[in-house]
Amino acid sequence: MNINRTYNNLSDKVVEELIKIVGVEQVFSDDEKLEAYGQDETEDFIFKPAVVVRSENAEQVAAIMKLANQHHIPVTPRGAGTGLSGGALPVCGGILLSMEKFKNILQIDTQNLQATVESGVINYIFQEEVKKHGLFYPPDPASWGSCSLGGNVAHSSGGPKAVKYGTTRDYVLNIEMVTPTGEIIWTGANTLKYSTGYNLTQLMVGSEGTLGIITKIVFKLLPLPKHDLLMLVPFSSAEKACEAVGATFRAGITPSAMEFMERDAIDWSMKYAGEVNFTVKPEWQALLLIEVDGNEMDLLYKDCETISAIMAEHGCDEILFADTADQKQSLWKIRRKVGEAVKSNSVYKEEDTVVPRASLPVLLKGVKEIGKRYGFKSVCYGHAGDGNLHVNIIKGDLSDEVWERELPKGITEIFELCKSLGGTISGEHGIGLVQKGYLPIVFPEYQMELMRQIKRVFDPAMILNPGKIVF
Ligand code: 2HG
Ligand code: ZN
Repeated sequence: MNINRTYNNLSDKVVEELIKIVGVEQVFSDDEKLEAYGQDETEDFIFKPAVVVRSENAEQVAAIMKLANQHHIPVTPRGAGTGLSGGALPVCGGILLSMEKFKNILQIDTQNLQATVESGVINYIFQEEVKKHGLFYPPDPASWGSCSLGGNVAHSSGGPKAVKYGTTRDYVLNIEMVTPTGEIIWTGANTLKYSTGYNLTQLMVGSEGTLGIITKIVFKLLPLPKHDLLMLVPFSSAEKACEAVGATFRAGITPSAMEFMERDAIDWSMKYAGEVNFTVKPEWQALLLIEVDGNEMDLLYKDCETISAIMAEHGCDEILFADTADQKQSLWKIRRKVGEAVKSNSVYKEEDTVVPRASLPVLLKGVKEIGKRYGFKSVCYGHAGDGNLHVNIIKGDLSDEVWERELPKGITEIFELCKSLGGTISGEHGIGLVQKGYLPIVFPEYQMELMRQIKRVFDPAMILNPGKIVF
């Protein structure tokens, strides 16, 4: 179906209208700003918008969407620009609508263990604020220091704690959003249970700014666990490390984090993060970072003993036990910086593969075999406990020709392998711009068309975040 994606250019009249809505100091068209807001953390893409607008309330966003519909101008919403699939890139130009001024934590409801925030609040700031009340918001993407909660909801972001506590999707109770046609609605209710018509809240989660613009979110919170322990488990076989993951859960233990890093990822990240507080032995090929948390320290030590025995059965080397805050922080810094470290080493393409946990060894083996056949190297790390492997394909000295022509075939094979293992093509980073072309690997045309119809119902003029997911 041919989608009309020709849009009108931004006229001076529209710019004047935008200034009336948000004020002249919140409208930018200088090259530096257009360039800065025309990129996120996805490869080295830059798509300059015609104008950058910073809004600060739902009423302003609604007025902007009404104006954009009237003049047929595309609008791309942007949280903090930390996305990894191009979801905030203004690929059709138009208005880049920044939500960075939506930065208020509106309420922390300690009676109901809920919180209401504006969508531009930074994840880590929110986590630290709720901790002051003895409460816990578990979703902790690697970029938690800079990513916005609205962007987390738009992608149903994960992070290390998802293996025990679930992803963003599991904590969203209600959303205030502005529809692409400029209506302001609340999608659900501030309740732990909901069965009142179609669940528009859960439809908005993961919609990557294509079905509406998130302005407020009501999150569920948990009591903050009192203690946690962290183990670094080295392996001379990456596959054995992956096999040990499934065995841990089958033994009845659910760690609060179970992360995997291949050797190159470890080396590159330690160098990049400047954390070299343990010796990486030459024979190590991978490591698992395993955390347990809870309120009874003796139970945590018991869990660590059980996990250690399972790791030993899978041939691990001596386990490094981190029980001081500094040791934990240093190990987590190496894990959290690995994405930046790998990307600073080479041109790359990142695939956010996800399979049933026990298939992780088969996935890793398959990725390496496909890489050999197509001549590309990959550096893998990720949330082993969720079966979520971040495969960073490294360009290295591959020619541009091979990189552009051959690589998509290799990526297709990786995604087909995921599907054959019961998995899919993104666990947490989303589809956005860069994974769009691969969606038919996992969805038949009928299902693709269903998703296009849903998009059209919300956005009949097709002006919100064009070029993403199914358009
Ligand atoms: C992580 O788990 C992030 O580290 C990926 O989801 C970060 O690859 C990255 O840039
Ligand atoms: Zn991740």
